[in-house]
Amino acid sequence: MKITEAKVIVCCPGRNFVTLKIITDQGIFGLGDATLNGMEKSVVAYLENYCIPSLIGRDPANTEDIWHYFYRGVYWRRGAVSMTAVSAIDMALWDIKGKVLNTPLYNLIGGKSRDKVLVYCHANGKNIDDTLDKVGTEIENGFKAVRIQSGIPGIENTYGVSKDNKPYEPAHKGLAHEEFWDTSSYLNFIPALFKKVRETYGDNLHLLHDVHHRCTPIEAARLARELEPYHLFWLEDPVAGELQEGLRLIRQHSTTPIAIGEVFNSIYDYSTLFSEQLIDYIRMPVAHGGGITHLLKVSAMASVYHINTGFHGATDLSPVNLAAAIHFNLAVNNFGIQEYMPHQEIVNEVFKTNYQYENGFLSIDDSPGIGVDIDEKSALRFPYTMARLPVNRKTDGTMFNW
Ligand code: KDG
Ligand code: MG
Repeated sequence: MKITEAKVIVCCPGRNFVTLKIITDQGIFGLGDATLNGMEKSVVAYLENYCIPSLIGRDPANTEDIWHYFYRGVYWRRGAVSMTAVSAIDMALWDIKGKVLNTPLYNLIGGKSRDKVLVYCHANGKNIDDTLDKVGTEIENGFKAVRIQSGIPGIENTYGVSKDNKPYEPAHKGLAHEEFWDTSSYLNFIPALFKKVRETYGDNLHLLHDVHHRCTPIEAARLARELEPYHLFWLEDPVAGELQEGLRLIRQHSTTPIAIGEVFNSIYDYSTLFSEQLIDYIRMPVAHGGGITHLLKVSAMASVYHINTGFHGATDLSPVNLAAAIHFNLAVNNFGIQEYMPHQEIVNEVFKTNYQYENGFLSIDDSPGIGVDIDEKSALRFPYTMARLPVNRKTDGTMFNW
């Protein structure tokens, strides 16, 4: 079997998605998610100008060799743009492999370790009362785990928290918005929020919180320690991960579990964090973390250090990524939890999905490969719209230096 064609489909049903479609001489095709929020066109250019010409004529069965060709064969390796492209290629090839062998992806990577995947949803409120209401709604929707974010008194715009109840979308149309951030207002507020949530909803709900790398290590250590009485499932991205040693400080001061790495893209971003057991969950999604081929290695290494998966699953990753993540999560032994925000209804006009949410869990049917399809004609109805993630400054105007 040979790859004869590959194309990049860009569409914007409510938000931008980039999808790689790899087609073979036997008519079987595979899909990969190549969406990188706010940087979509850079991935498109890398795929079209560099990767696709080198894919034509290759045997799609050779997932390992093709992964290394695009990772190690590239002199200027790694980085979010190129790793998103590598991940999309890898996902599409595993999709083809499953279709050729007529079996779902999870069967190719170990079979089922579980029948369904525990997920967490988002409760984003304008203030404490609004946030508490949103948590209550998600409990009614059956969720067993909720990520809680809230507007902060003294901060005009809180990242990812909509002021007008719109669906989660941190990117804004056009150029990047400039927002202001004040860490001391944030640190004073968050423990009080979690105290209220526990008082209102008790101890059984799993609670998660995302710091979006806005603390220094010592600030994060204070937060993790002050949140200890509320037994978080995890505290996410407490610091920027580039300085892996920074996580030591948090560990020395707190037993709050730590998740990190939605902006990471290779195993080398994790090496110190794993070997010193400085974190508890890995966050790289299939679409940015090197695809199935690389994440199998990352999660295997993580399991040696008692670290579990907890993949990024925001709505700025496409249904192809979510389906691939469900297959992966069904198979690996050290699955922890999967982030799940339902896509807007309009997304289903382009993507035909094969997964179902029920009572706090996601499951997937047994269609071969990843099992998601794209309606290319429908995708044409939703052209790309420029949108960027916001930029943060301190209240005195200094660029935020995390
Ligand atoms: O594109 C950025 C979002 O995906 C990110 O803000 C979401 O932090 C996020 C999360 O944990 O879902
Ligand atoms: Mg996050």
